[in-house]
Order: sequence, then C-alpha cells, then structure tokens
Amino acid sequence: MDVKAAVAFEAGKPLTVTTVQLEGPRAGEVLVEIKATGICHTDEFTLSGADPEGLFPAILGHEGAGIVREVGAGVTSVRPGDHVIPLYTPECRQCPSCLSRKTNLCTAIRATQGQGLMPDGSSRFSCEGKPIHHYMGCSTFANFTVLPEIAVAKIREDAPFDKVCYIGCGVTTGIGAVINTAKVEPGATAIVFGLGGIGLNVLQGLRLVGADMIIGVDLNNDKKAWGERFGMTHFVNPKEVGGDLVPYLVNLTKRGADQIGGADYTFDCTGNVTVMRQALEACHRGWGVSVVIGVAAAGAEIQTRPFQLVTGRVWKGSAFGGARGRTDVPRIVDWYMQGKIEIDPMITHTLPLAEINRGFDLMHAGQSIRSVVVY
Ligand code: NAD
Ligand code: AHE
Ligand code: ZN
Repeated sequence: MDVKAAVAFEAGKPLTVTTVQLEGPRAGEVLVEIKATGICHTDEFTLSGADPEGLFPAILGHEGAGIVREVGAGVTSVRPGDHVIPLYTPECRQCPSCLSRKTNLCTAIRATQGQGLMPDGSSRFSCEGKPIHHYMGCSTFANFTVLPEIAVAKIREDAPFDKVCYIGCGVTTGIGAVINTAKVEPGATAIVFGLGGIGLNVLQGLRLVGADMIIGVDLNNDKKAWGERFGMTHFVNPKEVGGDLVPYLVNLTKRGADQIGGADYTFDCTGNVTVMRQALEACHRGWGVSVVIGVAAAGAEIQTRPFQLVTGRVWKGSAFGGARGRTDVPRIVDWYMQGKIEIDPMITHTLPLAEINRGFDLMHAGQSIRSVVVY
C-alpha cells in the first residue's frame, strides 16, 4: 500500500515528506495506522548522524499512537480496531531479560531492530523499489507502519492520540526513571539536569512520589517557569553560578546535622557527558544515586574519579524509564486520563506531517517542549 512518510535519506539533512510503499503484516506482526507522533530529541540525535546505530534511508519516529488495522498470522493479543502505542522497548515476556524481572530491556528482537529490520530480517518499507530502514522498531513518521505484536501496548479507546503518543517515549521515560529506576522515596532531594521533554517528566515523577527539594538545572532561563509548573522547587542556571556548579549544588542541598550536602537522586536529561559527571558528583556521599537518561554521541565517554563511587555514589542508566511497555504503558495512559499526571501543557506545538521539519527547528531553537505531528 502507499503511505505518507517523512523519510530521512541522509544524515544532517531535513526529512523528505513523500509517498512510500508498505507491505502488509507477516506472521506475528500488526499493521497500525499512526494517528499522532511526538518528535523526541533522540530522533534529532539519529538524524544528525551522531547515533552509532543510525541507518539511512530510514523512517524515524518512535513516539506514536494509533489503531491496529490488520494482523498477521498467529497474532492473538490485539485485533483490528484496537488502540495501541508502539514500543521501541518491546515486552515478549519470554526472553531471559523479561523473565529475569531485573530489566525492561527485552532481547527478543533487539538485534534486527538495531539493523532497521523486522524480526525476519527484512524491511516492510520501500521507495521506488529500494528498501527503507525501520527505526527503533517503530517508524512513526509514517501514517501506517508495521510492528511486531510484542511491540505494541493496547490502550483504552477514549485516550486522545495527539496527547498519549507522548507516553510512547518522553512521559514514560521521565516518570519511569523516578519510579522504576531510581525508586525515589517521599521526602527525597533531587536534581534534574536538562528541563526539556524528558526532564519535565522527571520533575512531575518526583512531584508524584512526594520528593521534597526538587532542583532543576538548565542553561535556558525560560525553563524556570516550565520547571515550576511541574514541581521544581529551585532553579539553577549554570551560566549564572559564580564558580563551579557541583559545589554550588552540594551546598544548596545541605540538610541534617552533618551538613555534608549532595542530592539523594540526580538525573541527567541532557545527553552531555560533562553534565553526567556533574550529576554523579552532585549526589550525596554514601547513598546518592545518579541516573543517566540522556543519549550521547558516538565516541563520547563518561568520566569520574573512582573515589566518587568508592564513597558510595551509584551511577545507573535508564532506558524507556525501566518500563515494561505492554504492562506499564496502559497504566500510565490511565494515570493521564485520571488527571494524576499532566501531558497537555507540554505539547507546545501540533503540526501536519508536511511541516515536520519545523518541529525539528523548534527543538533546535529551544522553543518547544514537544511538537506532535497529527496525521
Ligand atoms: P530537549 O532538547 O527537549 O531538552 C534538553 C534540555 O537540556 C534543554 O532544555 C536544554 O536547554 C538543556 N541543556 C542542554 N545542555 C545543557 C547543559 N549543559 N546543562 C544544563 N541543561 C542543558 O531533549 P529531551 O527530549 O528532553 O531529551 C533529553 C535527552 O534524553 C536526549 O539526549 C534524548 O536523546 C534522551 N532520551 C533518552 C531516553 C531514554 O530512554 N534513555 C528517552 C528519551 C530521550
Ligand atoms: N542507538 C544509540 C542508543 C540510543 C539509546 O540509548 N536509546 C534508548 C532510547 S532513547 C529514546 O528516545 C534505549 O532504549 N536504549 C536501549 C537500547 O537497547 O537501545 C547508540 O548509542 O547506539
Ligand atoms: Zn524518545
């Protein structure tokens, strides 16, 4: 079938909105009509050429929501008409990782997904007879896509696609990093570095669990008002701190008789390896946990003195907020529908597919939190 898509033909170039061909679902696969998709910083990261796994040509996009239109042989968990959110972290419930209960990083299809292919090793997308790569197993920058059955979460039908698509990445990543990865307790102190589409969701996750002091750090002063809206209690712009950022933050978080300082939990939501180090070192001696959420360019490495770890700080990473998609995503949609979490104010721009490149421009200019393409 012909579908409308924004194709990344080359790294560093704008997407081309065009018609491409999509084959129907094979065994274990589903055809989904995508109704809306967010534009995440990770799409920009891959499009820029910084992603070591980046492949071209590809149909990017991994933050979508839509309706199942057709299912392949053997599919039992969803049927045509079901509303779903595509999952770049699938949940097969059978692989050693899923069975371990220690991680959400299902391994059932990760190898082919990283090669831009469906689990049988082929692509369903093509343009003028030449294959186009899938992206993160989702390719939501097309109005129809094919996904493995294990990579869709069935959601309630009254949830608006143009809002809950954000649960397909940003919302779940931010809130999940707090709840699943860091397991933040009420009364904790926390620092969030980078108040964009992910960091604001970390903030609202911290507010949800009852953290006390919630410090937001961003180079952009416009983010102060944004942070306050989602639970931030203190804002720090590193450019306005006279001197080093880490001692400043440690001093700000001094509590209790020992006056040692440092946050119980810190979160990197920038993808900048210098910030990742600052986030670790701004943690409390003995127990502070720092969670890396940001994705860094090929070749980038993190550094710290081993002393920081010897003295009890813990460095952790979080992908998709540690969420098990088929189990947790429908629950997060419920939280949104019940008013427990906010999404609408973070969706600052809604665009037609024809204007998708404007969404990337707004992100570069720091003018958007989330742009959502509505088909
Ligand atoms: P964004 O562009 O919306 O926000 C980034 C924010 O960081 C901006 O507000 C920017 O001003 C701020 N910033 C940049 N450099 C900074 C610095 N040196 N100090 C302080 N603040 C700084 O991006 P986003 O969509 O929120 O994504 C953030 C990161 O998270 C990206 O690296 C993205 O690829 C990654 N990500 C990871 C996962 C995961 O599962 N681990 C999921 C989604 C996104
Ligand atoms: N391809 C990159 C890795 C990118 C990465 O870490 N992606 C996150 C999700 S970001 C969503 O916006 C993730 O899920 N990682 C786990 C995984 O299996 O990729 C690189 O550096 O190679
Ligand atoms: Zn993302």
